Amino acid sequence: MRFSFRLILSLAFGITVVTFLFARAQVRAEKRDLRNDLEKRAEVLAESMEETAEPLLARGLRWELQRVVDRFGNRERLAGIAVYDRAGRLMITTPRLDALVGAASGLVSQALAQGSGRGDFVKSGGNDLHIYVMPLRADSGAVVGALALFHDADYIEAASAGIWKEALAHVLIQMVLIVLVTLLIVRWSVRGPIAKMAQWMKAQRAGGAAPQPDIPEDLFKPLAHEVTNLASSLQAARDSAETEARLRDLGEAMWTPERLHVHVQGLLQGNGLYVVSNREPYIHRRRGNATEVMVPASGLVTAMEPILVACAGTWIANGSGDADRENVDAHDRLRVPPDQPQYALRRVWLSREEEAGYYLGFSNEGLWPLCHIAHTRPLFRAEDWQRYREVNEKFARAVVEEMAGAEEPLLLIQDYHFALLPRLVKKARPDARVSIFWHIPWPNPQVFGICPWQSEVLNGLLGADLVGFHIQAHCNHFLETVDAALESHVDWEHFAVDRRGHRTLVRPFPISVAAENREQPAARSVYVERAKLFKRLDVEGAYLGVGVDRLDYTKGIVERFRGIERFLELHPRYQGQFTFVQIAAPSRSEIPRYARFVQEVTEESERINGRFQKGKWKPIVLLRRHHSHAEIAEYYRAADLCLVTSLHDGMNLVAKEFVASRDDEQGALILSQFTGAAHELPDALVVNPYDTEQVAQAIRLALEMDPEDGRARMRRMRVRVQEHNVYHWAASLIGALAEIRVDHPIKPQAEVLPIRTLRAAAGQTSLRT
Ligand code: ADQ
Repeated sequence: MRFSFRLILSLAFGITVVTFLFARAQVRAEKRDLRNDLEKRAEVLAESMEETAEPLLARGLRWELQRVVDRFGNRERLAGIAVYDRAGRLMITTPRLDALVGAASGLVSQALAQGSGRGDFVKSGGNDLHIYVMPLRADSGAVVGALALFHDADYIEAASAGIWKEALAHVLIQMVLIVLVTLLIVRWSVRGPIAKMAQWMKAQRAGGAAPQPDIPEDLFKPLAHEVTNLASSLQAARDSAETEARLRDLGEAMWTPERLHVHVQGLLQGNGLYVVSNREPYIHRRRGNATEVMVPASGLVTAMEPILVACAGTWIANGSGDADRENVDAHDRLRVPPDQPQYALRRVWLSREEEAGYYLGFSNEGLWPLCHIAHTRPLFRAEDWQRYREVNEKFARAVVEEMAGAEEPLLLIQDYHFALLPRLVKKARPDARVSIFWHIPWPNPQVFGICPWQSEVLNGLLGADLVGFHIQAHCNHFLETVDAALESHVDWEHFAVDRRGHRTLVRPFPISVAAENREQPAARSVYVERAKLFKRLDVEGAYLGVGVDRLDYTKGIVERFRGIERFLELHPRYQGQFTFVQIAAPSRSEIPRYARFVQEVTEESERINGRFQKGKWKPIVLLRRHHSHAEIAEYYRAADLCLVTSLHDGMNLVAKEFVASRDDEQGALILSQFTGAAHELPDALVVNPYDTEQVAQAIRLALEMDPEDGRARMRRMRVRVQEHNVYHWAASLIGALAEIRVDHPIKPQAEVLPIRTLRAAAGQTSLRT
């Protein structure tokens, strides 16, 4: 049965039932009222005749009585009047009543016997009648006869029939309206939008770029939402297939999350995969009475998630959200992503003291400045080192616990927070393939040598089978440091360290961004987008520069501002024209050096603005807050140039994000020579950030570059970033790790083993259980 027919039928049935019930109630009420009315009328008429008829009857004046009866007998709806004597015999009637009087005999007897009026509705000869009988009395009060009034009651039934007819007519009119309205609603609100949506889906399927149709939000919202998701998944799959086909045609292959997924499944062959990082991929936070899940802006989550999804792995990280504890099971685990759980997140809890010593202290006041030669003196405190060791041991326990039951698991440890973890885990699980990726630079042996615990740090790292850095120079520095500090054999031919029968490979894996590859650049105008941003910032300007950084002294933000100041001094025609927007996320603000740095950056921007600012134009806009990826992308896409002037940086993802976002092949990248990214992007305008004149010159060059030259540079940089995206990074890292032959594969041991073994591995440290 067709949808509209079913809808009409259901509505018609409902309305008919309701109308019928209402009509029936109305008929009943009408009948009751009409009957009451007739009864009353009969009583009133009988009473008004009573006075005249009684003396005539008592005196036997039959002729006069007949005249009275005839006079009253022509009232409306009155069928006739009859008078009876005391014995109930008919004495007088109005004409043509003979056929009906018989119907009154019972009532006459009752009225005479009881001496009171009696009335009833009766059927006689197919007609409805109302008969009312009233006893007539002599002056003495004795009953001398009876008066009977016969009313025609047919009109009551006729009125009921009229009501039924009216109800039927209503039902018919409503039916017609229902059919019309239903057909219109179905056509406009259901069939029309569905047809539009089907058309749209068809266009999507055929690969067209049809805009989403205008459909009623309230009714079709969930459907439209799902279809939009489906369409974007389809588009993404098509894009990636197209890209892949195109690049295969060029003899290369683009890495996508799907390809990484398949690749990693093939490599792992069912072995468990584990990732350890300080920062967790999903943070539960309290917001009033509700809990929100936040995904930190991090390239690491983008890169690691497809791998963990591919092999249903486990991510072990510090539970840092204020609602994290309420969202784990008894083993401190939960399944993520929350919308579509596919892998496990194991949270490790740290006390305030542990966080202060391990994270803020040894990691960020010790190792961070030590590895970034940025002229901030590292601070090494024995108590921070102690906390750092304890936290590494705590994580090792969690990792070993999670690995229980897994054969030859693979472990990807992330960053300088876990230098001791590789050895701790390897000691407990020699069958595990252990890697650590060091996201920050590694300095030369002389610089690293000032760390009081350099041997312990190196010994911890060499527990890994694979140590990864962004670039070869960092690998070389690491090998030189090992050579200088430890009893070991550095194999320069294979970039490996052999120590106490264990081999550690040291390899570069330049990290990157996801880098979508769109053939067709999005239709948009840089000028319009730039004007929109200037308006939002309430600044009048023509040229836009952008910088995006955590507020960290290694990022060269102050040096960058000085370069801008010099540029405006040297080229005054850009005053009133060039504005630089610095997007700056607060970072590690509990550390005094960072708090001072925020002040320095703010003061420097105010000083330069104070010097040049004119009307609604200013040279520097400092936006000191965390921005979403989408907000940052708006600036990347509208800027004439992006300034990356780190004093030292492992890679620097901002440079690659800027390049990846410029599908219009416009915009210039000014890039510090001290970033890992500079090794991959020679088409950037590479500068020494300490050289203020050079930075100023690069800004002018970026703004005045021949457009064709600019496009060619951007095109080459984009090819590099797309081909070496973050999925390529993850695939290379895990591929290299999976290839390693484990020294002494043994069956995984029972859970009791780790604690004992870890204690031995930790040496002088006692493990807290
Ligand atoms: P970071 O020192 O954090 O990373 P970087 O590589 O530039 O530096 O990555 C910063 C990320 O944070 C970028 O994705 C950027 O978009 C984002 N970001 C910066 N400012 C922001 C803001 N105001 N709001 C929101 N997001 C902001 C470390 C090393 C690097 C190395 C990476 C990856 O120091 O050298 O490239 O790890 O290995």
